[in-house]
Amino acid sequence: MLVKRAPDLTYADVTPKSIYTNRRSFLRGLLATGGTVTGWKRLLPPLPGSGPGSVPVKLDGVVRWPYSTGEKQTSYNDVTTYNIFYEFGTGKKDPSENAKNFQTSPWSVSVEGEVRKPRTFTMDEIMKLAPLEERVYRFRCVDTWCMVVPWIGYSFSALAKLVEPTPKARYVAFQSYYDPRQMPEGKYSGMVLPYVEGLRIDEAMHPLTLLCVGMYGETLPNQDGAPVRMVVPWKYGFKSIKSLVRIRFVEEQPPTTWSMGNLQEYGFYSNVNPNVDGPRSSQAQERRLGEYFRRPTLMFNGYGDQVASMYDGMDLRKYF
Ligand SMILES: Nc1nc2c(c(=O)[nH]1)N[C@H]1C(S)=C(S)[C@@H](COP(=O)(O)O)O[C@H]1N2
Ligand SMILES: [Mo]
Repeated sequence: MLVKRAPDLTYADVTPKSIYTNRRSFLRGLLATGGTVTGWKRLLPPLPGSGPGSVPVKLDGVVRWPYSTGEKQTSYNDVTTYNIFYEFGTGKKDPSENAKNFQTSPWSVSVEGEVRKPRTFTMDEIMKLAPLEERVYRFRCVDTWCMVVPWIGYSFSALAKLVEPTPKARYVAFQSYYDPRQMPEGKYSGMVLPYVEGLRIDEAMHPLTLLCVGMYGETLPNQDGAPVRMVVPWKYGFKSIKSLVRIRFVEEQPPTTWSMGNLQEYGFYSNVNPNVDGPRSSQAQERRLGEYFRRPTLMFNGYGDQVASMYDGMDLRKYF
């Protein structure tokens, strides 16, 4: 395992070398034989004896973000074995078991739509785009559990500024990776996949909105959304899309997975709000993983001082 300072880290370093090189040479072969570049992921055959997927490695040179919560952090074990990642199954234990072989290298994220400089970022570029910060955020699932996690990343706005959104960009649409061969459980999830999410442009550009590449000092484990995900701490967990591959700046409010099909009770905004019940239960209380007693849910998950002004004059019962 290689440990380097973040600025020197290439994403190949965080993936077992044999896989990275095999995959690379396979791709090169594909291109050499005249295969079309577009849609190459669909052309990949099942990987023989699918080797180990990416395993978290230590991230060096991470700076401490000064505004982290000082609350007790949830154990790494809880955060990595109690997950929601429907592409890998609907049970809370499923993602940690079924995502073990998830191949996350090579990886890239395309950024397009209402931007002056559309561009595809390789994972290497994403790792180096801005200083990596450790930010300890409260994180709240809509199913009334919550946790405190030392995420690693930087404000999404750092990436967004590079592509120069046009004045027409009023929303940002996000899309997860989806490969039914790597994620066979996905088709039994009842979800329309690939998983999609969205934010209003001011929410996306808010400094708290994190483009996240790690946690607990390391790169992201597969079940938590490797290699790159969003973390939006004042919204319910489902807004924090995992394993991100596509970002589109758009004019109209984009569709979101949890409001499609028979899931229409989930709103676009999904701000943590103890006064608005969730589709399955009241959201007035929450339980931290590893704790027994429930706590009262805080408006905007306790981030009201930072974010409430974005919703001035909006009826949050209507725009829930
Ligand atoms: N692609 C994708 N992203 C996703 C989900 C998912 O099923 N697929 N689940 C969401 C939900 S409901 C929650 S609560 C968080 C869970 O993140 P965690 O497993 O790291 O705690 O991921 C969100 N992002
Ligand atoms: Mo969730």
